Amino acid sequence: MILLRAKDIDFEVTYINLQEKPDWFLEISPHGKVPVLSVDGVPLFESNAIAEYLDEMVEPKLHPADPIKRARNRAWTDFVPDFAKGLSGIYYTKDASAMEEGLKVAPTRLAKLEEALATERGNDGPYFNGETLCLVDAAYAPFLQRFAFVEEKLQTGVLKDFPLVQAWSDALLASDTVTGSVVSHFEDEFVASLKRRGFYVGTLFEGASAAAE
Ligand SMILES: N[C@@H](CCC(=O)N[C@@H](CS)C(=O)NCC(=O)O)C(=O)O
Repeated sequence: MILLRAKDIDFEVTYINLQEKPDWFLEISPHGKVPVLSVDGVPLFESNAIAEYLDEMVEPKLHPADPIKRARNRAWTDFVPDFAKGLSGIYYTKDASAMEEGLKVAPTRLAKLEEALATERGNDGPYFNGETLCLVDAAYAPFLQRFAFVEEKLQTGVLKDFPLVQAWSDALLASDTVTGSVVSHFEDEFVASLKRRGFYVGTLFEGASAAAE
């Protein structure tokens, strides 16, 4: 969605309940996962594949022109699942002691990204490749956005040792392209799912709407 917005592409979005995936969705999503992009009736799946397709098809190109840089950008988007697991290992936890365990793992993932931002970029940001949002930014932003939201409650301070990641996250979350890519009631939905799944952090959001459940 971030890339669709960054490229100003007209699109229609259909949200589904991942707890009760409709049959039509299971027919077009081989792994039963979102996102799926339907292009003239042909479903594309996997975020990176979708992002690269959009980048090839619609100007402006956001992936670097230089093949080496492009491959290295792609390598950093391939790190997203590990990174996301590291961050969510803090808040997808049922109690404070599990969260402590998560807090031991997350810095190892954050350190790799901090190093990438320090050495790989060769620019002062604010985004991964400099002044223009790119595919690496789009891939990390949703996970940084969710973490920033729970961190307001958890106050773990885990990003303090990673100032470049913090600054990158701040820049991404200051971008309307990123923040506007989720539904307006995203926070309620997210809190409802944390509560429904019995995660400790969910208990810190007292007044959150139960209607989204
Ligand atoms: N590798 C996939 C992962 C997608 C993914 O994990 N999607 C999650 C939501 S963020 C999902 O659909 N989960 C539902 C499920 O696994 O049942 C991609 O990058 O598109």
